[in-house]
Amino acid sequence: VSGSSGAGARFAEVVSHPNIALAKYWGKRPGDGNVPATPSLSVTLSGLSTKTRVTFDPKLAHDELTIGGRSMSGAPLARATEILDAARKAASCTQFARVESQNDFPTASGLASSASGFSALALAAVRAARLDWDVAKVAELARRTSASAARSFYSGFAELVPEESAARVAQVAPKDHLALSVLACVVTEDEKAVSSSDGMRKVAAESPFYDAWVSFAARSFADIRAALLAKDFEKLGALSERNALAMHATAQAIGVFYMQPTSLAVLEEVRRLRARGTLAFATMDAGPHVKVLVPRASKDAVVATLGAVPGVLRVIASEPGDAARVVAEGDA
Ligand code: 2P0
Repeated sequence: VSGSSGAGARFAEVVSHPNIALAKYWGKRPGDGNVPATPSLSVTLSGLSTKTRVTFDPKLAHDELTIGGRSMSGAPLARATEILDAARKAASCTQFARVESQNDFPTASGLASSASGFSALALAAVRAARLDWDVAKVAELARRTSASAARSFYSGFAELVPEESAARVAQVAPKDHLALSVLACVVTEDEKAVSSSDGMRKVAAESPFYDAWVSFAARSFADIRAALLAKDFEKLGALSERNALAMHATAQAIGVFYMQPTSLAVLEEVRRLRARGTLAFATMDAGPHVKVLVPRASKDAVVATLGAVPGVLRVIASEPGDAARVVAEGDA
């Protein structure tokens, strides 16, 4: 398939969902290539989405990026340009691009906006550049800029496993494999103070627990994967909660706290639910929100309980969701 060099303006629009890791990617292999130090396993979330339109336009003098209508420069624009450059190079395209992205949830606060954002951008850039790439190749492009984004190219449950100089991403189980709900308890609309990339770099360099985490994470991933394949929700939830707490311990040991008082209150409520016989387990990423895993049958009751915890702004319920997909494309 030929590139778009010299052609008129062309666009592609993509919808993608964030994914939440049950086994966390936390730490990078030394060297280039953005290769995770730990294998990870995630569930893609139906209830949150990013919509991104990329337009290669001969009239532009530089790349432009807006998120939620706000014009972005600096690091976010540089990361977008990294992906656009790779698509341009492969397509022998010389046009700059306009990237318009919208999240229907808070950006950069630990709700995995980078996973949905960079997966949507990579797929839209590839398609707008008229490249005929398979999903693995587009996922690899996204992974090099933001590793968790590679998992959003697969519906349901996905794994990202480091290899020699890259990482392999694949679906582990389809959407309907397990009837679970993920309840995202939103505790702030603010952006987080320490990004995931900076947090994991600092942890790898300074945390006394980093090496222990990397070896634990490999075992934990294997156990979580086996519990998922066995459809053992209770085991899957318990192992996932432990995995998240271990990840946070590496950061807390060096004074990087993603948790806020409301996060702790939600974790406490989840324990209370379990003590009363409701299967509920928590996971947290590099931000203050808490995501609670429950069997789908208890979703409504648990949403009400978590929504009543002081400080919780709202609870967004998701089920295992769809992969990143093109929703529109053509000449602009
Ligand atoms: C994860 N996180 O597995 C882990 C758990 C956050 C905590 O992947 O540096 O934005 O862009 O490759 O993908 C968030 O990190 O990091 C993340 P980069 P990314 O979901």
